[in-house]
Amino acid sequence: MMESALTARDRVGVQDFVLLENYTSEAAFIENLRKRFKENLIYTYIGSVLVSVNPYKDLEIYNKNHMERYRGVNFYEVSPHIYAVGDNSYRSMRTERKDQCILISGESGAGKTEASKKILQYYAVTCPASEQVQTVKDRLLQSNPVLEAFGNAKTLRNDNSSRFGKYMDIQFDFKGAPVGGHIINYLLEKSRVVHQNHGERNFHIFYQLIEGGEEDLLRRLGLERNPQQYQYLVKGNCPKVSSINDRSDWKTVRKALTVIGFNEDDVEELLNIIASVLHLGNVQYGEEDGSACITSDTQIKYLARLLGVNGTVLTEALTHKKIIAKGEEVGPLNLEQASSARDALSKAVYGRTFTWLVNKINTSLTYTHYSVIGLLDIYGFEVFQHNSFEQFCINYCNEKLQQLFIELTLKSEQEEYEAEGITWEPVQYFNNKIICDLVEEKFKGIISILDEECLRPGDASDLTFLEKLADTVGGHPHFVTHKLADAKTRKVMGREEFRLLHYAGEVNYNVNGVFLRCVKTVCVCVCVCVCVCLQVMCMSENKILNQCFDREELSDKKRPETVRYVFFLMFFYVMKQLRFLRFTWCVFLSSSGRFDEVLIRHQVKYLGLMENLRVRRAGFAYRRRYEVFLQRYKSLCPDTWPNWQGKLSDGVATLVKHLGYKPEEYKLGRSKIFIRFPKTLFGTEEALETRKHSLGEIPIAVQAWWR
Ligand code: AOV
Ligand code: MG
Repeated sequence: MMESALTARDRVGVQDFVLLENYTSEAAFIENLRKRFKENLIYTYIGSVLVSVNPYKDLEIYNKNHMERYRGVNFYEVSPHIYAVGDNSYRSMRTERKDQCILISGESGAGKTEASKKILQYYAVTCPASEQVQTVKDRLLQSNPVLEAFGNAKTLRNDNSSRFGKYMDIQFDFKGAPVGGHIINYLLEKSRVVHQNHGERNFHIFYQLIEGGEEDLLRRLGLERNPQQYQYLVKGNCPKVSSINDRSDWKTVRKALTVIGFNEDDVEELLNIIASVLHLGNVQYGEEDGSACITSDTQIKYLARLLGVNGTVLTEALTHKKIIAKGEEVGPLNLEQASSARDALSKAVYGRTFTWLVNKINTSLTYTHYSVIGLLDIYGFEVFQHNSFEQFCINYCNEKLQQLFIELTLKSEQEEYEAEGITWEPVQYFNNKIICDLVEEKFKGIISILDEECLRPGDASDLTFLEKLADTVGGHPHFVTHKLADAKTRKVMGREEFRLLHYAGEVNYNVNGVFLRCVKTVCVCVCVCVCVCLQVMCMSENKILNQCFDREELSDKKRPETVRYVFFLMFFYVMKQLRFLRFTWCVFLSSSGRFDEVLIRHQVKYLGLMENLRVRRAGFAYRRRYEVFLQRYKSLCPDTWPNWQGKLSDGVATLVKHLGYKPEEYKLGRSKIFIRFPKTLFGTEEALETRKHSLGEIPIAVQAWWR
């Protein structure tokens, strides 16, 4: 028996939250998500925003048939899908000739990276191609396994967690074929190279190489087929993960490197570096008269050969420092200093190699392009038992992204109604700018204070940094230290922690080691004791390292890389670029594979989804400038056809009256018509299509025009 439309809606909910009757009710919102999730309908819209709940199981909705189904169709006439978002951006780019951007947000493990890969696959399959384009498509697709091998790792939240932010431009030619790409990576979590929390792993590539590398390759690299042999791989006590097959992933990555255009030499040099990091981790120190010395030269021998450096010079570098304050003197390091110098070197080598890898991929994708679609996939908001500087950076990035979401969708929506002189109920929403300011404000923000402490000679340390924070931002409503906390909060806070009240929740950050990390790795050039290791890397015969380490940076002339500077360079650059594009938002909700209501409700709240819906429903779903609206539909009314001579607003008023719009369905603003419901516009579109068909004309793509 056929199911009536009404009972179907009862069962599967509505596909656009805008169509919810009780749109202000959070319970109704959650219920709609639950109904859909139960039916494996993981995607739902809020207007043009796509919301998705991670199913954690393979659904049969990503095959070629599905791709074809979404190709060129009207956004709201097929069920919501990530392909619809991809298609819609593509069509807008083609018809409006405007660069597009798809922004993907959601906490760690929500499905952001999977979604960005699906969009890429969609373009690879559905866009026009020639033989030459095919090569680019292949390279674009194959860049993913490579970047994930080097930039993703198992965390407690996600077995394949992105540990770097990625902004990828897909470049199209004037025929709409994908002809190139460009990737910007930012803030790789380098500390993972030398340390992992319990239950977590280092970057995938290390295990892939050890598990999958051919016998003679491992022999040449001096590696054993056992991850437990390597200090940098044992900290998390988690060498194997059931959802990951390192051996077959190795094959995939090896093949991908070839497709992208890495030759045998490139691969050899790259693997030499990866193996060297593991050997570096195994360099053990002993102590002689308070100075550090290397107890066995096995690793040094491998390192010297793999990196093409002089072993004696390297040994010296790993145990000594240069004292700038007293001129160019060299002095011994103590045990602690030596191991942190070694770790700093490992992080620097790995981090720079990662950037080199991204640049190399970019070179293989470069092409003169016509228009672009950008995809932003960053690491999601995360909270662990112990949160350090890395979580601070990651969560701050998410804070910025949320601010952009608020700023661009909610605020601009309200501002437009005001500008058009259309009255509506203002919607109260939480603006997280206050937290972004707390972090980034010049002179007064957390990053500035950290910078200042890093640059200050003398007794600066983690604890003086914490004190300075308390003195400067102690009164801020989103900042708490142990000293300032009330009795209840104090119980769940350590003395070495400060707490930020993020939009997504409260997080305690431990400052232990923050300062050291920043001084040693970020501000390496301005530190009193310069790590001589970098100098050795400049001498390396390894071609990759040679490009990664630049003698210039060791000279005093080069601008110091402060924390603030690094943040600006990486993240703000992306943000600045984004402002010029047309956006589509995709918001991902994590789940454990079942519909955990508490978990989902929390995310709906902090991602501001109810507020977003309220704003969309408080006003009107669609709007167009009078001249554009009139131009498109004037043929549907004898009074406006072929031309309307009077005021544009009068022309539109005449037209919609003729079309039978009811007063509650639309409003006329200063320069635009506002249409409340999608169905009103659909009706008009259908009328236009019928007319054009009857005249033998082919209607132009509708969707791109009115969205
Ligand atoms: P993330 O990118 O949002 O987390 P991922 O995209 O890596 O999350 O997704 C995490 C896991 O969820 C994947 O490895 C899949 O097992 C599963 N998954 C995600 N999307 C789907 C889908 N559409 N269908 C089926 N399973 C899915 V992070 O990078 O940690 O912020 O930092
Ligand atoms: Mg990810």
